[in-house]
Amino acid sequence: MPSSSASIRQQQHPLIQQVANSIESIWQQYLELTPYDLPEDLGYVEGRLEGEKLIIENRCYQTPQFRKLHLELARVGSSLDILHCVMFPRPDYALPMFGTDLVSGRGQISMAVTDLSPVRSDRSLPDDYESQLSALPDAAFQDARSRPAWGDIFSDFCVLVRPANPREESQFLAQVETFLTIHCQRAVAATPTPDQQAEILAGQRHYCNQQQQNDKTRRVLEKAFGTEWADRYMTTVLFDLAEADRAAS
Ligand code: 18B
Repeated sequence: MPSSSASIRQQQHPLIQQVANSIESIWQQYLELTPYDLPEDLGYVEGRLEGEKLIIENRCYQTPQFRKLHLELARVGSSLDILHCVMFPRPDYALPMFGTDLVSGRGQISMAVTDLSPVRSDRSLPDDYESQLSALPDAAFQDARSRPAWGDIFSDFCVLVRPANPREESQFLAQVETFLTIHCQRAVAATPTPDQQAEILAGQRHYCNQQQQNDKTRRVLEKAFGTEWADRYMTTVLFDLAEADRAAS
């Protein structure tokens, strides 16, 4: 990472810093992390959005259960802060997709989402996830945001909100930590199921296809880097397919 990498996080909205720190420490606590190499030009990127600088910083790892753990922090000028995180299970692990996205404009978080999204064809989560998540107390937020049309990938446990105050911000952080801890604990205890690979790959492909329809993400990237670059970035860095799937298509 470039030496400036610590500084973008320190300049970001406090909730984004806290979520980023928690994600990394839970990964380190439970998982066996090894480096994951992004295409060389895409680890740290700078572009210009309407005269303002867009900076993107990526951290990626892999583990025995996950082909890619991706944590991305982005900053547009001093007005827009973004955190993006997705964990892509290896195709022989029947695990859901953990994803989180936070967007802050002028010091206020406008959108915070976290989910363990199913990849099965019937859209259900594995039984052990279902029972553990159902037993959690309901997280109540004043301002729930409605799901976009492509959001059929999210589970019933998805939290998609605009946190109304510091108490709700802490509650969102706790929700991310709970989902992530459950996920890491289940993942390390999981056994591979190579016979389900085709279904798992199809589920992950659907997840990525739907996420690629998020015009709000695409627009930010297009304004700073152009259409072609934005498309390459969304399909190779943010929501890429497993190698086994690319090879088959
Ligand atoms: N996303 N987000 O990651 N997005 O990447 N994101 C926005 O207040 C970026 C994910 C999700 O209401 C907004 O309206 C950029 C993952 C949902 O139509 C902006 C990057 C998930 C919405 C960005 C990025 C996810 C949303 C509008 C790359 C879920 C609401 C903010 C660094 C697991 C969509 C606002 C809607 C919104 C931008 C979800 C600006 C550039 C992993 C549901």
